[in-house]
Amino acid sequence: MATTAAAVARALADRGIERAFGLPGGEVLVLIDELRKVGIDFVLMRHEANAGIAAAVYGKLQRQPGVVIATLGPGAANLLLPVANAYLDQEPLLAITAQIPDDFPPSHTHQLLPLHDTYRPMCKVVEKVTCTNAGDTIRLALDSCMERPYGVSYVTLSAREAVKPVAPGMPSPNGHGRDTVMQRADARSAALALEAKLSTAERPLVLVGLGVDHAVAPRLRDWLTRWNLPVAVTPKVKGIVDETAPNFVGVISGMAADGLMVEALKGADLLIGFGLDPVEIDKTWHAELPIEWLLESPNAGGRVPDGVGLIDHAKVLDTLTAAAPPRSWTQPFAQFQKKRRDLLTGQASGDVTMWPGDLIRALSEAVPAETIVTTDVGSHKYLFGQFWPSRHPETFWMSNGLSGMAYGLSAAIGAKLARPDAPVVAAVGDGGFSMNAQELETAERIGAPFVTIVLEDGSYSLIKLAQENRQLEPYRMDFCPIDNVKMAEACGVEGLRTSNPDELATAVRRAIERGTSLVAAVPVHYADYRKLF
Ligand SMILES: Cc1ncc(C[n+]2csc(CCOP(=O)(O)OP(=O)(O)O)c2C)c(N)n1
Repeated sequence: MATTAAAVARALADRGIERAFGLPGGEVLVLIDELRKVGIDFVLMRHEANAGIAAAVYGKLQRQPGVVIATLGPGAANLLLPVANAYLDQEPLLAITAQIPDDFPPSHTHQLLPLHDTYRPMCKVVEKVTCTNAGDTIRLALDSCMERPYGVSYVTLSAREAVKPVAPGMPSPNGHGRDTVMQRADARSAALALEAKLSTAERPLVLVGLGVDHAVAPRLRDWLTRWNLPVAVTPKVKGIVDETAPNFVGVISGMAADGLMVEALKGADLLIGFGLDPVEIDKTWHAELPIEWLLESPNAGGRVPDGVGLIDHAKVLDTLTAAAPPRSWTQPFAQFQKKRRDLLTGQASGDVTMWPGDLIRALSEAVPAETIVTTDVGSHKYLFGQFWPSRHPETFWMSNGLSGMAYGLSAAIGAKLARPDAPVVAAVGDGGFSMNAQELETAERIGAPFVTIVLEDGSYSLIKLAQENRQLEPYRMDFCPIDNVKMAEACGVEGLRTSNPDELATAVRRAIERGTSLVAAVPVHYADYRKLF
């Protein structure tokens, strides 16, 4: 008779899961062994947080939940960051951990944490897997992750339960706190109402956000191009429109040039929030400016603005595109677009540092358009978020709802496994790199080569700049350099340090052509970021 662990593995395999990421403990060994037996590869990583992030990116690119496995207690606690990230950044993630068996004596508190209570507010499904519910629970958990907005399911399986034979089923568990199913508003009337509003707008701006599924990208591009509408995007959907196209205004929600972007928003006479989710916005303009919301699914936390009905984006776009534009617009944001472009031109402050604008230019010319770029969190995220010229959907990944450091390198591993043929570049700060550089070894071991650009400024520069902005004493924001080239080499990866854009471009091109990993450490001056904000 199959065991509970075997039933879990079978349910995962039957749903097409081919990989699970994680870091084991003795309590999940049986489960991992059952995964092996059904052909699910266990991607062994060096921290549960990294494993969870890699899993979620991998899953989203595979159009299925990423699966992460950790032990009980400390392993489960380390999953807090990726669970929080997947919850706010809408990435589908199934987290499975062990837990102390229910029939242990009540006095046994070693490694016992209130895991269900901790994770429940951020999860769609939280369940205990038992010998009577294993298959149903896993299927429900997987399905719930893929309901929009994508998110997290969390299940526990104790080591004792894992080896029990499966028993006749109990009624299927229900999801906890799952999204209320909402009535879809009539897409055609929504399109007609929008068309009427646009017919009187002189400076309309379409704001595309996280709530737009990448599958509608061709329709969205078609509509925007035919009607020649100005468009801005949030970082999480960079690439959903071609950012080198003439109607592209910029990236909104807290990246570099944000003051300029907020000015542009205020200058618009019609803002269309197409899947716009305020979870990405660090200011409050989303509540202060009038926005025409076109949402297909609830925003983070199940929120929907008052009086707004959910509509099918594809249907709205089909109706709009079939009609003639109600008027013509000739680049009403041209002055903002020019100022934004001009910001990238500048000179590095130090002799041996690279001007951040030169870094973007050199790198974007060196890699093919389909390259997947991930960033970490810090000043460099603002730089790449605003200025990296994304051209294709799903080619840009950052943590923005949570904005958690140590995302970029782990996300690159997940992306490379999901898209082995696409070049992958991770742009990270030297602070963030020191949080999980050891995963370079993981990437080498599992055959997931990618390029890492480490922007070295010897500080937590984003926070250092904030300290300066508040006129606080300079205090504890700098660190001594770690030799990131040696760090790369210690993990079996080629490393180089350069402040020369041409040298950087040549090295990156070569690594991509060879299909090998590279760590390029690029010295930058922290104060140069200020000129871009
Ligand atoms: C896990 C986590 N801890 C702390 C922060 C706060 N924080 C945001 S940016 C930043 C500095 C990042 O420094 P670095 O990685 O060197 O990037 P830089 O800002 O220098 O580009 C910090 C500490 C965070 N966002 N996430």
